[in-house]
Parts: sequence; structure tokens; C-alpha cells
Amino acid sequence: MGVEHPHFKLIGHRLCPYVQRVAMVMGHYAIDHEREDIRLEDKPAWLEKFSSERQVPVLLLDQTRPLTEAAVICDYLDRINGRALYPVDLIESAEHSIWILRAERILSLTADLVYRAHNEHDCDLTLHRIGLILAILNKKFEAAGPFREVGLCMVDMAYATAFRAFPVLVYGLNRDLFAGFEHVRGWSERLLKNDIVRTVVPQTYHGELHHFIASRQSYLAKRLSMLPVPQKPALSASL
Ligand SMILES: N[C@@H](CCC(=O)N[C@@H](CS)C(=O)NCC(=O)O)C(=O)O
Repeated sequence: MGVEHPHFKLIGHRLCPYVQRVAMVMGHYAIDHEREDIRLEDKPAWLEKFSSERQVPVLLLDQTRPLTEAAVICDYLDRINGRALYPVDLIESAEHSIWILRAERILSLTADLVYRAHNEHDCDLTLHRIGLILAILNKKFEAAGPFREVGLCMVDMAYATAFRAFPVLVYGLNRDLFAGFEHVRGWSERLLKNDIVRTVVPQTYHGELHHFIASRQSYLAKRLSMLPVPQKPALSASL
């Protein structure tokens, strides 16, 4: 017998990495739901009723009870479906949670590049911080292989959301973010080919992200605004 769920509505945004992680968990468990994407530049007044921070994702249960914070929503959805996205062993499971926090750190550093790094020096510093996390990841792959041999786990989903934006960063900054981290490069390529990972964003994701970033004020934004949006096959996470 299938699991009984409340009625779910996911309030999201077309490009948001946090929303993508929730959408991947929903895809993994084939959870039936409604989806409404909002514009961050022009948020609906009702959003505040569900998210005091006025952020997405919001998961609405039975139209009334909101859950916010991607990690909390994903863990809730995983728990009600038997917690298959984490290792059974509790210590290993806690270790996966640590890796997920590091993925969130990459997301927040990426947001620094998009919104707050206003010159080349700030960008270099931020890329260096991202590189420190990728170096730890690369060592982990060298020593212990992937997080899960077959299929996706929650760690995979969290990093897939971070890696997906890399081709646009690489293109805009003319820097290979994976240089020296070949295990992570290979993992990222495998993740981004996965059907669940691929299908939670529009096919035009990279072009839309290019425009989204280019309309901000950061150094990366200014560089992207001077570059043409490449055709999809030309975009890669490598130079
Ligand atoms: N800690 C939150 C972060 C979510 C977040 O930062 N969402 C962004 C979109 S990707 C947002 O709603 N930003 C509001 C804004 O840009 O005004 C989570 O994990 O869900």
C-alpha cells in the first residue's frame, strides 16, 4: 500500500537551487503535488503568510501548514517515505548531514558571487573558499569513493543543485572551478546526467540563469552582461 500524504503544494522559483533539492526528493519518491513558481523581483504579498523570511521553497501541507527551509522540507519528505535517502547507520547518516551543510556553504558562496562580490579580488576570494570545500570533497572521493554506488542519496541531490550553476560561473569568470578536483568533476558530470536531477529545472535553465545574474550588480553580473548567452552544447563546467 502506498504512503498517505497530505495535499502538497510547492511554492518555488524556476532557478532556485533550494527548490530544486525539494523537487528532486519529490521526484525520487514520485510524490504528487502542485507547484507554483513566483518571481523573486516581484514577490506576491501572500508569501509572507507562509514564509516570514519571504523565501522559497515553501511546502504547503493541506493548503495551510507551511514548511520552510529546504533541508527541513527534504528531511520531512524523506522521513514520511521511509528515509531511504540517508544511510541506515546513524553515524554515517550524521556524516552525510555534515556534507550537506558543506553543499549549502557552496550555495551561499555562489550567492556571494551572484550578488555581493563587486570586484575581481572578492570573486577570487570566494572562488578560493569554494575550492577549499571542493578539495575536501575530492579527498573524500579518493579515499572512500562515492556517497552511494547506485541511485541518488540526499548528499548527491544537495551537490547537484550547487554544481548545476557552475557552467555559468565558469563562463562568466573564465575560471575552471574543478581544476585539480577531477573526482569531483566526474561526480558532477554523472549527477547532472541523472534523470531526476535533469528534469527539475527548465531546459532553458542555463540561459535563464545567465540573464538572471547579468541583471544584478556584481562583478560576475557585469561580465555576463557583456557575453552572449551560449548555445546549450557550448556550456560546460570546464573551460
Ligand atoms: N535557507 C533557505 C534559503 C532559501 C533561499 O535562499 N531562497 C532564495 C531563492 S534561491 C529566496 O527565496 N530568496 C529571496 C529573495 O531573493 O528575496 C533554504 O534552505 O530553504
